[in-house]
Parts: sequence; C-alpha cells; structure tokens
Amino acid sequence: MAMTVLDKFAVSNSSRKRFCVALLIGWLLLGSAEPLPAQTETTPTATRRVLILCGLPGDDEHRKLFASVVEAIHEGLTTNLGVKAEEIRVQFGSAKKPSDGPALTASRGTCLKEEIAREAAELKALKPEDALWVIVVGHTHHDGKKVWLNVPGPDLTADEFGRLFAEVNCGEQVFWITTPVSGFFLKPLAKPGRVVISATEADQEVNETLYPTALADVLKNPHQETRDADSDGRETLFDLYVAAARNVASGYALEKTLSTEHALIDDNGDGKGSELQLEFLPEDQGGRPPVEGTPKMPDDPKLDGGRARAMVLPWKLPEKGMTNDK
Ligand SMILES: [Ca+2]
Repeated sequence: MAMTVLDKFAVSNSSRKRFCVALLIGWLLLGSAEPLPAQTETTPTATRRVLILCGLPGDDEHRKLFASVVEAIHEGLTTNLGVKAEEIRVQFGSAKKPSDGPALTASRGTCLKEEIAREAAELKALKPEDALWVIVVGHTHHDGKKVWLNVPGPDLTADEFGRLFAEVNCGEQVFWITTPVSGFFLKPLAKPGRVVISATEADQEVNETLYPTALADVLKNPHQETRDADSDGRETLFDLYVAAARNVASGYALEKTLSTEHALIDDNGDGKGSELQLEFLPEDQGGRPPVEGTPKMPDDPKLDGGRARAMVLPWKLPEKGMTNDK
C-alpha cells in the first residue's frame, strides 16, 4: 500500500532522533593503502553549479529539519568546497521565514514542478568544462507503480524528473537523491559520465532516511578521515560517498536498529547502483569482511566507483591535521 506523506511523518520521529545521534558519531578509520585509480579529471571548472531541491518539507518539525539540512549543505559547499554562493540554486517547498539562513533566504522558488523544470532547462546552458551537482532532499512516495517526488502542487515521478535533466551536458554531473525510495531514481537519471547516488535501493525502503543529514554533516564538518574515507591517499567524490554512508550506518548502529536504507552509487551509466560502501563499513554495521589480497576497489572504469574515485574534491581547508581535523 502506498505510504502517504502523513504516514511518513508518523514514522519519522524516531528517525529524527537517530539522525541527531548520528551527528555525534566518531569516525572510524578503515582500510589500507591501495593503488590509485587513474585520475582523469579534477573538479575545478569554469562554472560549478549546485541545485538543491526540497519539496514539501511537512510539519513544523520537518520544516526545521530540512531547512537545517539545506543550510548545512549550503555552508559546506561554500565554505569547504569553494562553491560560489551565487552558483547555488535552492528551491524549497515552503514560504520563507525571517529566521531562515542564507540558503533559504536566497531560494528562488517553492519547488513547484514547473520551477524544477525551469531550473533544469537553465542547466542545459552549462558547458562541457562546467560542473553540476543536484541534491534532492525531502519526501517521496511509492504508489505501487511509480515513485513520486512530493512537491507543492502536482508531484512528479522519478521518470519525469529524469527526463528534465536528460539534456544537461556538462562534464561533471553528480546527483544526490537522498529521499526514501530514491533507488528508483537511478535508472531514470542514468547517463554516461554521470554519477548518481541514492540513499536507498530500488526497493520498498520507504522510511524517512538519515541520508540528508549524514551528507550535510560530512560536507559541513569534513575531517581527514572523511575526506579520504577509502584511504587511497586522495580526497575524492567517492570518499564523500563512503563517509556519508558510514555516517548513516553508524546512526542505525547507535540506535541498535537494522538499517532501512542502503545507499547506492551508479557512475558507469548503466542505471544499476552498487553498494560499494560495504567494503568500508565495520562488519557489525553490515560491512563485508576483508579478504586478504583482494583490493576493496578494483581499478576498472567499467565498474561503479571508478569515475567517483577519479573526481578529486577541492576541499578548502587550511591543512590536514588542523581546524576541522580531530
Ligand atoms: Ca580517497
């Protein structure tokens, strides 16, 4: 049976507590040095655009939660990754408040379907040397046939969402879909050269996700262990993916509940995600036991993870071991 927005809000209170606990998690250092993948690109480009979408935030508690997440992501991107504030476009699904931070204050609309379409249409102007990240937070639902993004006005399906971005052609494209049932967005968004990350599998993972907060946390508070989470000596998009996944897993572990979300990454363009974080999680948090002599990440560009591992993130931090490092 389809889960309504209200149903989701009902199950979300415990998630809220879990994710607050997740912010207190200490980071674990895992893995060992391995051969570096070929570095095919770096992220500094002519334009680095970010589109943050939050549909209907829900009740007051969730409005506060998602506003906080969007602000934290915005702060992390501008302060730690050097993204210009004017290049971050925000659509937030409720009216602005005087107490809102800079991200929501500068939001361009309320995430109506036509506003998302207009934002996506503008992105077609990005050039091959440009970079785009699209980050989706908020609520979704599965009606038994299709997955929908819950926005003010008519919702839009994952397929419709994918089509809106089909003609974006900049060289770096990273989509973070952090919502429940977000695994269903992988296939509609798949495109050669594009990295698509979902908070869940393409399955009935309908509970509210910890992923938005986990991602916001690692963007806003990057430590050396998160910037090089796979311990390969480079600070890449893949590290950010692993760090966010570790944050999620730790949150469920602290609450002693089984994780109801399993993030996936698809960056070989086939629309099928891989749960690559399993190689980097503790076994008691669902990680795979290490196999001696077997690399955690094989160097094969046809496999998921290869592109993300080649995308070095331009962290703007004083030096390793200082400020944000423990
Ligand atoms: Ca790394």
